[in-house]
Amino acid sequence: MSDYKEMWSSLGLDLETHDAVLNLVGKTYQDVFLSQNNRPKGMEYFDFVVSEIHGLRIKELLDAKAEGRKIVGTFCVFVPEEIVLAVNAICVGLCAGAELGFEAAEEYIPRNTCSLIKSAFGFKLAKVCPYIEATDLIVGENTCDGKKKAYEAYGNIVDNLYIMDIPQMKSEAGRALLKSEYKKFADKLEEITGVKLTVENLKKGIETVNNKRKAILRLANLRAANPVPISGLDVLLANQVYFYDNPERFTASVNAICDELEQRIEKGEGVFPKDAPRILLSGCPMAIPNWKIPNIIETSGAIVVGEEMCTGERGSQKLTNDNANTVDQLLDNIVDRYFQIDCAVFTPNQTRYEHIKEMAKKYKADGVLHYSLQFCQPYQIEAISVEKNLEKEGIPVLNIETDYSQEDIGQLKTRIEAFIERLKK
Ligand code: BJ8
Repeated sequence: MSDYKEMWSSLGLDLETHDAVLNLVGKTYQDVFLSQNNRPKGMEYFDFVVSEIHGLRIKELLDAKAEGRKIVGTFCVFVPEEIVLAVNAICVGLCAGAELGFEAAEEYIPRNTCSLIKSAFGFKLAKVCPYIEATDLIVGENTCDGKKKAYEAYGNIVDNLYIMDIPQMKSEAGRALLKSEYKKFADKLEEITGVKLTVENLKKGIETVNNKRKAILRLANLRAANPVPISGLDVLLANQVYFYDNPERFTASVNAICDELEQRIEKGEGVFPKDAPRILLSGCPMAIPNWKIPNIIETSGAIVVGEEMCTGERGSQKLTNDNANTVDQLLDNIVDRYFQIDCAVFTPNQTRYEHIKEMAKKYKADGVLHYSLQFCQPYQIEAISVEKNLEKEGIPVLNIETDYSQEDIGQLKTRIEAFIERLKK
């Protein structure tokens, strides 16, 4: 990697702690990803992206800023990237998947807050995230109670926080709220970028994001094959990088992997034996470097064939219709697309159960592993009905509750291995 120390210093990072984080991610990546057999050649692109995750991509963002473009940081798939791209800004995901700076975070939020929220505070307070430091605007969304209240405190540690309200019900009033929030967000973006939304730039933004979604869904669909041509870990990684990378380059790289996988499928080649149990993951999002559960599954003889998560098909499943003649109609189309996201913060949330069942069938999953972060009430509560509903239909479910620590790996491995044994019967 080139020497980015000056760049990181200019962003105010704590170089010593930051070095330790990069070393840890590099070591974990080596152990988890590079030790896999028979990876598609196209994954070399993602190896490179991860090796440069705080280097080249940050340099690209800073170069874009120098040209006058704005960087918008997000924590949720409800933030419409189409609008961000339309005003020539860049969208980057800020969620982190590692336990860092939690002690400092607990001065602002209670100990019993989920790891995803805590890491947003931890990474800022420990000064180790160049993405946070590169942003011109950070969007906090009122989704779960944890995030909603935590953003009040987050406003004390960052000076560019923008709050977007999100409905809790899929009602007419809920849809109207989302439309008015997207309009307000568009106004804010126009104000900070000086670029007005037009039919042309909004259609272009929609096209770019749709292409990215089509590519990642194409990759997902190829996993219905038996044997599966790519590991769940590698696909999760692509889903995670989805939130950071240059969208056009990402789309081209994922499509190149798909071309390779189609050839593998034709030849009947896979990464796991044909009789390996197939597991669908469902639940909370997994941000980099949260690879704990899929790594346990795939080192225990089973394979992950799908992710019903925001770092997966919950986030990417629907396309935005670009068939409209005015900015307002296009905004309506964007609202229609996002309003279908079945996050557990919605009540009721019936379509999520249906989506899990549909995915289990499509990817021929032998069982579903439901993953909730500790202290995440929306997903923990839904986990109970997911389990009851699916078991009733003969789909075995394992409910796992965990956090970002590594201390429970032994215990999780025992439970996951027992589940895999059950799937073999
Ligand atoms: S659309 S899943 S990205 S809100 S894990 S912070 S829910 S207590 S992340 Fe999410 Fe948007 Fe929904 Fe997706 Fe709260 Fe749970 Fe923590 Fe969570």
